[in-house]
Amino acid sequence: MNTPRMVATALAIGLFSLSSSAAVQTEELPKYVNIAAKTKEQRTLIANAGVSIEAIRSDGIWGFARPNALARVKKAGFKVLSTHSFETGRGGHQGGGMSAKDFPSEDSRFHNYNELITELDTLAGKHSDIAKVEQLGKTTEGRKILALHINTTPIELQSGQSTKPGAVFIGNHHAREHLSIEIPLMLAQHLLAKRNDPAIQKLLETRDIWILPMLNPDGSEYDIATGDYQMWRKNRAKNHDGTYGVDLNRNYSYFWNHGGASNDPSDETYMGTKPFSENETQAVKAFVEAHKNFKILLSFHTFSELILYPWGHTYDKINKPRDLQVYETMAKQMSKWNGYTPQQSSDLYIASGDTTDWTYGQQGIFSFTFELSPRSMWFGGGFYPGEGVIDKVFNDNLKPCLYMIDLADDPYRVLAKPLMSYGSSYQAPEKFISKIQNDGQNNGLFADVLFEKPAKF
Ligand code: 0X9
Ligand code: ZN
Repeated sequence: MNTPRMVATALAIGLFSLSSSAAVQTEELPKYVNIAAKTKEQRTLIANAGVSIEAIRSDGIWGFARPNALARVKKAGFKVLSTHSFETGRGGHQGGGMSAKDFPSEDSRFHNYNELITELDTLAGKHSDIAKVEQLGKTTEGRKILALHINTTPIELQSGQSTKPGAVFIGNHHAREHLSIEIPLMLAQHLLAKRNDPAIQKLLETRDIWILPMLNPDGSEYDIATGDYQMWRKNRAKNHDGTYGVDLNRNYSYFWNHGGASNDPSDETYMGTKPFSENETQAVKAFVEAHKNFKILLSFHTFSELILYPWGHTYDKINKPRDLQVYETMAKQMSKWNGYTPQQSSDLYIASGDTTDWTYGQQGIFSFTFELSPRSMWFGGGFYPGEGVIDKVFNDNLKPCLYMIDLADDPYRVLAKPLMSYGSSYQAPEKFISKIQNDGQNNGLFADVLFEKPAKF
């Protein structure tokens, strides 16, 4: 799983890429770009221009940009160090052969929309006394947005309302981040499979747990619709200029349109016409507002191996010292388990309208964003790391997820005393800085990358 996976380099692409296996018309793939930038202020200006920043190095960012955004970046005086096209966006994989509308065969362990529904139904059927599938809304294209509700009190499971402290896990705000679907799904599978394990049993009996693995099925189905990856980020709403998609992680209302988001519909980070303009974000809004018992929320993304917490829309720190201390303490603890880097979201770059600023700022829920593995696009496969990483990424993140569920009763508990039940003897992965050798694929550039030795369990 630590084997570097190289991303396929550029071959000419046309305006449309057509798969031989399915006549699905797709838009031009975004370019992967390396832009010189040393400070968060510079990164924010690049984000403002409509680039989705995916990895940050000491001397620049790597991110996805469409033509308008790239032109704006250049006009603003930034040096574009390199641009990379992808023939099909497969991240080094072979295509799906005959199986259209699905993952490439070597990634078949990832769940497409129908497989996810089937798995949620199977789990709820097998554990019908404590688990139930609930529909939270419908996407632009009419797909159901589903969540698995886990609650051991029958009347609470039936009504969907609980007096127990709630923990919420959401995946797939971004279409191409398929690993962000698998990890919450595996969390659901784990909680139910281990329901008689005393520690899990205790969590299940005392908490209200909601798992929403696939918020953006239109986008993720589009991403695999030809059998080859399309590197699609947004949802699939049709915009007024004929382009498609709103960035769901720029569409929440808390300081919406306050930087790091674009008002050009063609951009990767298009914020939408107004806050909560999208079916998917409306579904989250209605769901969260209807459950006043929610205390903890985790939004899964990929990639870069980060634990992020508010704020995202401002460089200011949270001005409630105890809350900030809870965030910092929890993030630090969780980083010892998964080896990810803990930081305030805006240390990366400003991005407004994101999920966790709204769930914390507006709803008072302690909220985190995890950027799952890998660390890099060039070494690790970026959005398409291969199904072989799924188990490790889940194992790395299981303790952090259980910890969040545990703390849902009172997150301020972390300030009182260390929690003994969570691996106080656990050794964080040893870190070392390494200079990556040019792999021959990235135009002679070198990247500073923080490598991890694999975590031991
Ligand atoms: O930009 C995003 O929406 C997230 N990164 S991703 O590569 N998955 O697209 C990070 C959001 C974190 N928030 C801020 N940086 N403000
Ligand atoms: Zn994302």
